[in-house]
Amino acid sequence: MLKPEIEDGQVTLADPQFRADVLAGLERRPRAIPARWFYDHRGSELFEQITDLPEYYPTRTETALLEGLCPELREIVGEGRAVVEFGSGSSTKTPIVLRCVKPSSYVPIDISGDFLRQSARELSDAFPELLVLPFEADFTRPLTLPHTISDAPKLGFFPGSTIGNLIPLAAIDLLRAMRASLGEGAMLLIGMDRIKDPAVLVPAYDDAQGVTAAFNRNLLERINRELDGTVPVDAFAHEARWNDDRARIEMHLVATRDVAFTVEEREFVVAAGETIHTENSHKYGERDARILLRAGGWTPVREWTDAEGKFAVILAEA
Ligand code: AVJ
Repeated sequence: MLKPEIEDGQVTLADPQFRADVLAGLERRPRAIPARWFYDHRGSELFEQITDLPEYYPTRTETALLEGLCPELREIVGEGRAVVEFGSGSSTKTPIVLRCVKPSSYVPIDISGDFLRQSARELSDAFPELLVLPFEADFTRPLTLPHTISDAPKLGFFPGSTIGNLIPLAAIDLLRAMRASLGEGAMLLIGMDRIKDPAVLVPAYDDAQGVTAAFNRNLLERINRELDGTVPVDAFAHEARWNDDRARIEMHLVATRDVAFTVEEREFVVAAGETIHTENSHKYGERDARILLRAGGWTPVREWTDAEGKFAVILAEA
């Protein structure tokens, strides 16, 4: 049975897809659970804290880039497009782009409806002139945008290097789906984290304060909360490793001793040293990023990077 979870006084039923992904992921070898399940209420809070960590450079680097690129962006894309953001628009990055391109309407797309509606309300208050049309959907599939904006040319916005969570094959599928959803004449503004020294990359995913470790372990707490699990969370250590062959940071939960537990009445035995793979964060070199976009049906037209080349924001056209 799915266990109702009480969160901020609201009772929610665990997502059946979460249950299916966790059970299948724990059964598979190597064990792996998709990273999208990090973001329950607590996980979203912890991620917010990650973005402020001294070691986690992506958020502040991308934010500074977005602030600086406005004059050029406005010149290329013009004003009055409809901005379509993939993923929740709760961040401080969205207002930067909205102030810059002054869109006619703004469509944030997210699978998590509650978060989506809350951030849509906040943006409506901050931009009273703007037509905000939150759209609850899985943006990894082609979708039909609200017809109220179908005439305006679109600017897709996909910040945060979220594309890095997907393996390249899936990233290309997503880019193609976005192109299909956004239609003729669309442009895409996308953030991608660059390949760099693992001495910089690894601490960004294994910070001194242990916030990323708590973020990773919260997945196990969530399993215990929502799927009636008995996972001994303290028996799992956070690990971030650079996989050079695949150009990605991997996060794992490593069993520090032999453990046995149940999830939804199913029994699991994990031996000491075994890991549960919880996230991939792919990094792209200058040329890698461009070829990924082209393979996804987008032609890069302009890109911005910081002085150290840590992070790139790329503008592409359909
Ligand atoms: C939200 C997927 C971009 O990969 O850097 C941060 C998630 N995980 N620290 C990233 C994350 C651990 C983040 N993305």
